[in-house]
This record gives sequence, structure tokens and C-alpha cells, in this order.
Amino acid sequence: MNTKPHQLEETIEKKSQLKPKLPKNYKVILLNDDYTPMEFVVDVIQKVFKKSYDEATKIMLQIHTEGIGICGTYPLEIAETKMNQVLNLSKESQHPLQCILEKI
Ligand code: TYC
Repeated sequence: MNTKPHQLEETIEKKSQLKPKLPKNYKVILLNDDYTPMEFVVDVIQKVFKKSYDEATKIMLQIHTEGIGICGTYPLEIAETKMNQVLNLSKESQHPLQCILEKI
């Protein structure tokens, strides 16, 4: 290995220029449970994910029948904020509604 340090640095720099890192997106997923009222879930989806009443109802029913549902996909920081908003609203109202993130 006779590569001079500065040449090595250049090679590394070129490689990282060729492979720019794309920010990863995360799915924000709501989980079903037996206790949270349907209207509460619809309300949360409308507020946090800016969905219409009809779209929010569709997502809620999908969660109710399938067990999980995707409310949206966002860059990590935004996905985390939305997950925390759901968890805070749910805790405030003493419902067990759960929300998780999944990397795409
Ligand atoms: N399964 C709940 C009920 O029958 C409704 C519900 C839907 C709860 C979606 C959570 O993420 C959820 N009241």
C-alpha cells in the first residue's frame, strides 16, 4: 500500500460524492387494540396526519380489521414528532392507542 494520505482522502471523497446519502423515510403505523374508541382514532388521524374525515375513517377501519395501518411516511424527525403527538394525545385521554415507526 503506497497510497499517499492525501490521495486516499481524495479517493474517499470521490466515493462519497458518487454515493450521496438519501434521507431515509419512516412509516408511522398505528396499532389496533380493543379499548380505544373508533371516533378517537379517526380524530387523532385527522389532527396529526392532516387527513380528511373520510380518509381517516378508512385508515381506522383498516387498523381495526387488519391489526395495523400506515398513516403516512416522513423523514425521521417528522415521523418521530407525529408518533409522539399520537402517544401524548392517547395518554392524555387515557387510551391505550399505540404508534410505532418502521424504516422503509
Ligand atoms: N378496535 C377498536 C375498537 O373496536 C378501534 C381501534 C381502531 C383502536 C384503530 C385502535 O388503532 C386503532 N374500539
